[in-house]
Amino acid sequence: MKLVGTESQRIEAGEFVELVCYGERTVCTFKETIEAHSREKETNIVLALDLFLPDREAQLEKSMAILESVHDNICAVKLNRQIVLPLGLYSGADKIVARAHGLNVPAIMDAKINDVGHTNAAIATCYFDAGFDAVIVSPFVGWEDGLQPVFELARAKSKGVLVLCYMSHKGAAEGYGQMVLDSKTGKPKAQYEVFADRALTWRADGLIVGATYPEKISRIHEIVKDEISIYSPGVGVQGGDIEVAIKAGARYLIIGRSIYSAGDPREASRMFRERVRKLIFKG
Ligand code: FNU
Repeated sequence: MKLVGTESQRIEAGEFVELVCYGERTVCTFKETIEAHSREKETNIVLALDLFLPDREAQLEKSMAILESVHDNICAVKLNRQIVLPLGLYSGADKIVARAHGLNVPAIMDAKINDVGHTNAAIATCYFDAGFDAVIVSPFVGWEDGLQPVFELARAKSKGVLVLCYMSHKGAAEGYGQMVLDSKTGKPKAQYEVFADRALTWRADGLIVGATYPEKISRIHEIVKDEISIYSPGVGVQGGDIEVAIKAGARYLIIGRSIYSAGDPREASRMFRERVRKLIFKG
């Protein structure tokens, strides 16, 4: 398929819906892939599958069951280390990723990669080899010999990189909210604004911004516009509000406990989807 026009024009034209296919990865960035899934299924919910049970077999079984029951209502699933550590990357987490792909759901690894370049690249290689479609990284390590190898690897493998920009917890202000001297201008700037600028230069697929800080979502959205999608965790249990986060500029909502700990996870995910549908897809 010949691709023409800017990315936003192509999305508006609905072009990516036809591109959704793991076999066509060469033409799809992660940003495009998740956008297409989201539009096709009319949901922007990324399930944070963070179940943590003392019995590892039960953890795997229950995680699979929840994924299967909610898959119609989500556009991606996100795993983090609390599932990879007990289950093992190649002996449990990879099964969840394979099942997600079987259900046509992309998988994100919330690795918050945060080391020097060569180990970052090794860590990202492991997650991509296990099937993950995107990894989350921390921008504090910087580009050169930090995140550059991860971005290069991701580009080579048509995978995605999502960058933390302002986390959802209270302590986020201490790092992401601190004032720093912008190395480009020498002028004071908020750290998260610097990270948003850098993410544009790095051509990140997404930025993570807590739904608990809608004013930060608005500011970051002003900086990155629709070039980079904003993913917001922190709705529900952490106190963020879906409607407020979306109106501020969040494109995707990362939701964990309010779905997987609900009495009926399928129904909980369906209700969240109905709310976002009205706001994003039918508005
Ligand atoms: P829930 N998460 C987060 N805040 O909560 N990756 C961040 O700033 C961030 C995250 C993840 O509260 C967290 O690890 F960068 O149960 C968890 O997987 O809905 C999910 O988002 C939120 O879970």
